[in-house]
Amino acid sequence: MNAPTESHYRICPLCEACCGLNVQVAEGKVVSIRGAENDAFSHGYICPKGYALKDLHEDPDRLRQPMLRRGDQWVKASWDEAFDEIERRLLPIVEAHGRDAVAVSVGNPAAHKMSLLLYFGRLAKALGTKNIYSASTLDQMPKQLSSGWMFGHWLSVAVPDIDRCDFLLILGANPMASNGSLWTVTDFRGRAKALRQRGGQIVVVDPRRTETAAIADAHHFIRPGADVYLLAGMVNALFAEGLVRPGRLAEWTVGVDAVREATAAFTPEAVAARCGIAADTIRGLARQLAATERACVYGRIGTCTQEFGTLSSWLVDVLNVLTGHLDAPGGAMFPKAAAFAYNTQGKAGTGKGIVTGRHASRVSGAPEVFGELPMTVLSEEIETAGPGQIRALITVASNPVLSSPGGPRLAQALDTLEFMVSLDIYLNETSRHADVILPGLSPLEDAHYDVTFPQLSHRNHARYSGPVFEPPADHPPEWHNLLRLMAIARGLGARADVLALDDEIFTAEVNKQAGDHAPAILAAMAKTGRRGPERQLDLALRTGPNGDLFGLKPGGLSLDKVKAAEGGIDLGALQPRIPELLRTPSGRIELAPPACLADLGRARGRLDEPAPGMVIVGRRDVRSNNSWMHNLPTLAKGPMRCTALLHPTDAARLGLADGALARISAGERAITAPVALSADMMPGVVCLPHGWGHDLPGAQLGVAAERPGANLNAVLDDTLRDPLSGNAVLSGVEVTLEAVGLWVGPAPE
Ligand SMILES: Nc1nc2c(c(=O)[nH]1)N[C@H]1C(S)=C(S)[C@@H](COP(=O)(O)OP(=O)(O)OC[C@H]3O[C@@H](n4cnc5c(=O)[nH]c(N)nc54)[C@H](O)[C@@H]3O)O[C@H]1N2
Ligand SMILES: Nc1nc2c(c(=O)[nH]1)N[C@H]1C(S)=C(S)[C@@H](COP(=O)(O)OP(=O)(O)OC[C@H]3O[C@@H](n4cnc5c(=O)[nH]c(N)nc54)[C@H](O)[C@@H]3O)O[C@H]1N2
Ligand code: SF4
Ligand SMILES: [Mo]
Repeated sequence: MNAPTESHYRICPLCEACCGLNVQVAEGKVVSIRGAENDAFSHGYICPKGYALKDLHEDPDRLRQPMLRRGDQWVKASWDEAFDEIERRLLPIVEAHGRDAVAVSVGNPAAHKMSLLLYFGRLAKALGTKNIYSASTLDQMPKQLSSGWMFGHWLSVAVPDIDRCDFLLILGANPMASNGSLWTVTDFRGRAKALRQRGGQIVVVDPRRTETAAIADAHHFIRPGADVYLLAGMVNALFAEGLVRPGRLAEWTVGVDAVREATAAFTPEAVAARCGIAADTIRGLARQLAATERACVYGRIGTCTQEFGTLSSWLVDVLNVLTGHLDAPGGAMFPKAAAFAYNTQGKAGTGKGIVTGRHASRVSGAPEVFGELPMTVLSEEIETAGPGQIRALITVASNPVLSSPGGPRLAQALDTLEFMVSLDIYLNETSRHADVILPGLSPLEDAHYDVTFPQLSHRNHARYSGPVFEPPADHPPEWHNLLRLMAIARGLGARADVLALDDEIFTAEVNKQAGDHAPAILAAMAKTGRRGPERQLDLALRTGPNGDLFGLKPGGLSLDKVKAAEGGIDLGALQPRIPELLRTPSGRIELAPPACLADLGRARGRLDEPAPGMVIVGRRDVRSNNSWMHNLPTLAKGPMRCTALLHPTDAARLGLADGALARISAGERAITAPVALSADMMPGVVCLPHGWGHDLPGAQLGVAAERPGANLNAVLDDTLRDPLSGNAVLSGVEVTLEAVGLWVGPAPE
């Protein structure tokens, strides 16, 4: 007889699409994973990574116990031993060298785990260090900065309202592979198809004719890093042709004239050669945007990870505002998350806005942005002696040895640290440098509510999923581990009562935020018996825009109510939110942030820059996820995916044939990768995915090591940044290619 099968609803924590999954379990084992048809947001969609949660759960390399370094050896340790070691070694460093001597680095998976996201900031605060680093400065900081300047909050990022859109201009994003980013949208392919079936158009601007371009109506190659020129050219064309019509937003926008003046020199003719797009095409795009009632410009990582990342991110929204498409149905709209959204809190319509540069990095003077320093200064802050030098590091779901430019340099720097702790599920390229590794739970052992992504979703929704499996009795959730680190940082000791500390922090925060209402809120929350992330979530839901306000709004949301609705609750299509959403001091959209206008001068100065010989860009594959899913057999099998795509004309010129092994270098930095010829590449551009390079000694990733691939970030330059946001330049970096032999290994894709 077959064992009875239980069915569990689980939200996928792997990418920003946040699909609801149905996990079938028999005899304590996953037997299948499908898209959950009853999910109020994703309606059954799943990608190959969703299935791989089974592999991840069962991966023998996934750590299940703390690890302590003893000389050259790793030993398994108890949780008490691990935290005692941390206390013994971390505190003397703080005492001798001050709080900035301890740095923290938080990585991408933390954005997907409430356990980490809700406690990481609290740990950073308890440590009191200025040395806070994250994947944000390898990714989306430019968009957060431009949105913050324009709309008043770092997380007021507008997203395409795709289901009502009739013209979608996509720059530097490949949602067919990435499943969307700074834009939580499932089944992009289906929605794109529907858009086109109702007569709409999608146009993609990308140095590669991507999988997204393949399903679009038109595609234009762009010289990497040159989006600022295309976008400023479009703005210029709108003004020149009298197409500026902000509509309802005119009343709520300041700075239109300043934008006109600042872009006066960027005529389509002036920018065409620099971006590689004909002047007529630039004008045509501007006209189509202005003429389509429901239209939207969307720029993503390709527009951020470049020297003019903030300018490009800003100009995307400038175009949306000037054509009346911001905050309008079918355009770029602002989600209204049921919980944790700062842009639903406090006084509506005005606020303090954002500030940057409250401190600067010690060696390069890079300004603080959103409380962080650029990831690319981490190496030099460890290497450079003097007061404030980093001597200890805590990584939280962060693998910068692979994910940050200059990875090999960082690896060397990590070896000079006096102490390092990694909260990570693997002994991998970064955590191999640690002295203590504290493993997280399997995603199937953890409860889930997305804190961030409902703030970026194309529809509003509230969804929760409980653990599929009970976590092992002796394996604490990660918020416990972060609280324990906090206890150490605050001098309470490694054996402090973490739940009491959680109560203390929660009470203090409610008292601070809720004023006179605090005692009633604390009493109501005490009755729920909840602690940890779920207590914060319940409070956020109940006091959020859809909340039950502890009974004042009957029928409103609470965690009980969301939990009771398997598959979650749909909260409807996005609604216009301006002026209510704004948190700028002026209570207006700041269309012309002074720093952007000033930086536009820098772009103008580079208008005539000739194209270098070859530049490199990145790529994402649907069966991969940044640096850490190459150890999962279902994703790892198949053709070799870490290949250097090259246009045949470049290949011929460089003497590189299909299947050749190419040395890709920039100065002293070099890697080798197999070449695959592709007519989809823009001539002059080579394309290699990031997150590979699993051949470093000391890592324990059996499957990934069989097919290590090359680390793109070993060739990129960690001194290149967007000066405004501090974001790393990962795209358009000049490289040299030469043939060094034939690729021997699995056939390239
Ligand atoms: N050249 C180039 N570089 C890039 C990019 C690019 O496009 N090109 N993209 C950048 C972007 S957008 C990002 S977001 C970064 C990502 O870079 P990182 O922020 O470093 O994130 P990942 O590479 O995803 O590595 C995640 C780490 O978290 C661990 N982990 C996974 N799940 C858990 C968990 O539940 N708990 C804990 N504690 N640890 C866990 C993994 O083992 C791994 O060590 O890479 C950036 N780097
Ligand atoms: N399967 C899969 N999904 C993922 C991830 C993954 O690693 N694998 N990572 C997740 C993460 S952390 C993120 S941040 C998102 C990112 O999601 P997306 O932003 O959609 O990222 P990519 O798929 O890398 O697409 C970026 C595109 O920008 C193009 N590009 C490069 N340089 C330029 C330029 O200068 N200008 C223009 N216009 N285009 C340029 C590249 O050719 C590429 O096609 O994906 C997430 N989803
Ligand atoms: S698209 Fe794939 S990886 Fe992303 S949430 Fe959905 S199933 Fe998970
Ligand atoms: Mo990212």
